[in-house]
Order: sequence, then C-alpha cells, then structure tokens
Amino acid sequence: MSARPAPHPLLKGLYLILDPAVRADRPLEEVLQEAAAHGARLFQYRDKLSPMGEAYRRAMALRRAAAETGSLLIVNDRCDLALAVDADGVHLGQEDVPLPHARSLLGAGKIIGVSTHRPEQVEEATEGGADYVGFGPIFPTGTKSQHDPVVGLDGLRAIRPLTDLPVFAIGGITIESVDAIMRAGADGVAVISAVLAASDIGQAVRTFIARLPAADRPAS
Ligand code: TZP
Ligand code: MG
Repeated sequence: MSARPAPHPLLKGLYLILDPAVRADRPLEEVLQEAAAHGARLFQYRDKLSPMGEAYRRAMALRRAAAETGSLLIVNDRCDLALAVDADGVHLGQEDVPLPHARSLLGAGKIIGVSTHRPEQVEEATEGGADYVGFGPIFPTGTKSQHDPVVGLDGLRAIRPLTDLPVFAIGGITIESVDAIMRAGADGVAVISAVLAASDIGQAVRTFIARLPAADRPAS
C-alpha cells in the first residue's frame, strides 16, 4: 500500500445517511441540524427518486446546514450534483461512475467514498485512491432493495487488514450492534433507518455516539 495523506478527521464514528424515502415528514436539513446539535458531523444525501431540480434544492439546503454546523456533506451517486452544490465529496456504489473518472471530475480536494461488498472491491477502492470505503451489508436491511449478500461481522473482520482507509460498516445497524461492529475493526457506522426512523432523532444520535469508542467520536 502506498503512503497516503491522513484521512479527513471527520471520517469516523457515526455517518448519518439522509434519505427522503426513509424520512418524508421532515425537511432533511432540519434533520441534519438536529443530528448535528447532538454531535453528528458526517452526513450523506442519498436520494434515488427525486428529479434533479428537486435533488439540487435539497442538496443546497443540506450543504448550507452542513457548513453552519461544521459538518461534512457527501452526495450519493451523483458527481454532477456534488459539484453543483460544492459538497465535500461523493459516495459511489459499484454501479456508479468509476472511481478514476469521479476523481478526475471532482479533483484531489474532494472526498470520494466507495461502497464495497467483497474483499477484492475493498482492495480496488484502496488502490484506486478512495478516501474511505463503506462495507456491507453487515446485517439484513429493509432500506436497500436487492442488496448484495449479507457479509456479517466475519466479513468485516476479514477485510479489515486489506485497507488502511477508514471503513464504515453499513446495513441493518442498530445501537445494540455498534460495539461488536467497532470491535470487528470498523472506523464507523453508516446508518439510515436506526436514526432517521427514530421518533427522537437527537436521542438516537446521542445514543449511537455514546456507544462509540471515545477516539471515534467527533471532537465537540
Ligand atoms: N448499502 C448497503 S446496506 C444499505 C446501503 C445504502 C442500507 C442501510 O440502511 P439501514 O436502514 O441502516 O439498514
Ligand atoms: Mg450509488
């Protein structure tokens, strides 16, 4: 593995994915503000359904809220949208624009994360210059239809030695599973429904963060 710059200091701990299909009753920027008030600093805008104009307006509102709270905002799937709102980066799945193309569009200063499901994908993202990887689904999830096979905690342990990048576990993660996931080698947990569908988002965020090792909590 070649020497690389230290990861961005906020690429660890709780990674909250904001998806309007999971939380339709509140503007996502309000959710971001509430989550940030309770300690979250790393957010992704994931929107598989909205037309581009609507996605742009939502992403701009999130961009502002992230800047006001000292948080990072990563855009799922779409390099064009990430550039249009000057997001902090983009998150690519295996079906999205290939990593080298995304890097040449976004430049070295932006964060690029890659979803991985198998050891060779972790190695490829690492060698290709990603800034972090998502790995999963760790557990079954209802949020993503037609997801890849569940990898389990054993899958996470198996890929940990393959990369020096921050690894975010994703898929079916609950407050109860955080401890085991972090002990299996993750640097953070990427969560959708366990926080977004909670009746008290602030409390869910606080509880997740409290379960993280102190070194993986954002400095407050
Ligand atoms: N990729 C793998 S699992 C997943 C994604 C986007 C969904 C995770 O959502 P949840 O609600 O935290 O299980
Ligand atoms: Mg994608």
